[in-house]
Amino acid sequence: MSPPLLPGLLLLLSPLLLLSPPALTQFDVCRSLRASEGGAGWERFPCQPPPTNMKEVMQIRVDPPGITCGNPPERFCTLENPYLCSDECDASSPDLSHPPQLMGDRERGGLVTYWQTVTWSRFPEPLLANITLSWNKSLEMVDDVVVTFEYGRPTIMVLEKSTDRGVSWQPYQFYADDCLEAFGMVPKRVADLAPSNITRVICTEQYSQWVGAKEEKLVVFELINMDALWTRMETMQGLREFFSFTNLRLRLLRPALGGTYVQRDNLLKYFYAVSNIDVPARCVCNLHASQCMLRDATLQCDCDHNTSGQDCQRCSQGFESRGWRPGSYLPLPRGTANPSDVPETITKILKHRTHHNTPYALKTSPKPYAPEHNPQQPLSRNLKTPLCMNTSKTPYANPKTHKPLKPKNTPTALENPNTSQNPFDRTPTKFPGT
Ligand SMILES: [Ca+2]
Repeated sequence: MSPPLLPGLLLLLSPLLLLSPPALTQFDVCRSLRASEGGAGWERFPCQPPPTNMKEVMQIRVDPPGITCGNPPERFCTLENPYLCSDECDASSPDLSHPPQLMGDRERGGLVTYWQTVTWSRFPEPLLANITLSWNKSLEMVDDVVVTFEYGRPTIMVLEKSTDRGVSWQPYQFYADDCLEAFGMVPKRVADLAPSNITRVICTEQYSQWVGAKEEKLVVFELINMDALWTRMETMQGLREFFSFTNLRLRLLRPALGGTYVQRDNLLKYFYAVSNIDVPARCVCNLHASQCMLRDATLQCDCDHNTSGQDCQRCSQGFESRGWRPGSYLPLPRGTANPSDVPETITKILKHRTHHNTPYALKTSPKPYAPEHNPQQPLSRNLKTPLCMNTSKTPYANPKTHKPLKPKNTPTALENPNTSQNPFDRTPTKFPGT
């Protein structure tokens, strides 16, 4: 089951849902206007959207089919009082149903709402349940993921993640009241990890032991101080990947027992119930967007720096010449924007064309815009910045002789106003020999 995404055609994810770390505020704008000798111009900065609680826009699915309680209606007991079993789950009643979307809702007026599974009536067959959270977008964790369990935390559970929209999955963290018994792993805490080991997948016993259902409800995927990590994202291999995901999955493998063993004569007190899942994260926009929007029910970076795509992962059309690169947090404190752009030489030509309305001045007066330009050769051979084109298909040389083709009667888009609106939209088919 998937809950509807938040209404609204265009939802700007609210930065107010989480406080943005003050240390990162310099990454909140992509550009600012700056006066210089040549007039006003844009100064560009690396930028990223503010952190948001992604529970507001997650799609929730639970498995296997029939795992949600209430169809047919079922009585259940609690670990706190296993002999008072008057509570009922009934999927057909709004007041007694516990559908999956209650893990991501906004609770109001102190009313706790939660998803609940069937009870462990099939013991000793394990009671297994998966909760899959999907965003259809690359996200980056910025703070702890916190899952709230009513009626006790699972005694065995795995948090997994996918970076390819659910095609493949990797474990993120193992949780058990006995890590050696459940997973054959020595228990560890995130706080015990050295900074160089921060991407290690561990098993923790911190969130699985029985202390009373009401006393402790939270299971946490802890991040260490992320503020100190941002600049290391670029230098420490695998760090950025570790915090990126498109989906998360909770595999619930054994419910709370309220003791050391399962009481076969009262299986109605064993089940899972989750009231909330907080996922503080931001959209991955490769440092080319300061906002992330919900468009057509899909998260989308609002790309700047002449980039486009859901993650700003490519140059916009016409700006491919210098190739695409992500922005960088380095050097401190402002980082580097690495915008997609056109070569400076052509930028000057464009400026000239705009200002003087002599679009084809190059033919008659190549200086000073291309000082080394030989009018007998196509302009592009003089560009010093490598073009983001497949060089094996370069139209300017005969692939057999590697000699330049004669430019005569082979007008380029730059030379001929009728071939294209965009001087950089050079289609190889316009040139012979390709
Ligand atoms: Ca809830």
